[in-house]
Amino acid sequence: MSDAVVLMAYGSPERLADVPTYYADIRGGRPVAPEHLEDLVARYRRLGIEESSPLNAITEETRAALERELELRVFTGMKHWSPRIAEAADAAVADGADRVVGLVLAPHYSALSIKGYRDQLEQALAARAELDFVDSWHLEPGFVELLADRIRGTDAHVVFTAHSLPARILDMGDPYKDQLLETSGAVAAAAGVERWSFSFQSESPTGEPWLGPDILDHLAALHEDGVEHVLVCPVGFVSDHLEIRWDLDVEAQEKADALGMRLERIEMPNADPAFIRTLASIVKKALP
Ligand code: FEC
Repeated sequence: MSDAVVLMAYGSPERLADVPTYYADIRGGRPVAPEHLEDLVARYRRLGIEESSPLNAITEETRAALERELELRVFTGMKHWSPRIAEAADAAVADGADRVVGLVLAPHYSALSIKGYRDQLEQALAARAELDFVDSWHLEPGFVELLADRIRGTDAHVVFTAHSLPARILDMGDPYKDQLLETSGAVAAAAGVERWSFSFQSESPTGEPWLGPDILDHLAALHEDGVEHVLVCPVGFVSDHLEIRWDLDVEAQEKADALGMRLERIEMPNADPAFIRTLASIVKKALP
């Protein structure tokens, strides 16, 4: 069989003018409140998106490195931007692939996140190629070890974080939260770190309750408990993007400053060669 990989990521607008279209895509046809759009544009402006779009550039770097590592064609598909997942599927089929590994650059499964990538890819392939989709890879040894290396030896209290989701996923029996805690526990154990906790981040104003605690409240609670130094280790994201550079590097940092706490965060895996080898190992395991 001829194999290819469709490597999927969330996607990011390339320039400020793209933000309304991008936000509309995320909302999937549901209305966008003008004040929420304004707020999002302001966040991207403060990030300097006019100069560069970190997520899209890092995803391309990751794609190219994974292709070299695997000696297989790798096509990028973005959930909310271009190249779309459907374009990646078409490109893989046009290139002659009859078996495709679908891998998302997000380690934890939820029906409200990874399933969306899966549905888009399945629909686009329309049985033109066999699909081996990786639902989650949250305990992949190379991933756990890479994060453990970044927190090992710290004297700070480690806060693991991931994107929040609407709290109704708990009633749906969704594995998301359990998987996040499993990754966090495994990373802490591998690093020999005993003082750690977990909090969510990046909640959206959608009008329903989201999973907590949010990192901003969590920092305040840690401060109350006498914690003075925090090392943030995002486990639910793998690259530098808005949720890292804004929600953590600006918002959480400002909160820590206001509380008089010291806050640092680990370097994201991005296209680190060790992370590329980990992605390659996940792909190899997915192939029969
Ligand atoms: O750097 C960038 O330009 C994009 C950064 C980005 C990543 C990301 C990852 C995840 N999201 C997840 C869930 C949701 C749900 C909603 C939602 C909304 C947004 C908005 C922006 C945004 N997300 Fe995101 N997400 C990123 C960016 N996300 C911008 C819209 C404005 C805002 O609320 O801030 C709510 C949708 C709705 O309105 O109904 C739910 C999850 C992940 C991690 C998994 C993954 O990467 O796919 C889960 C990166």
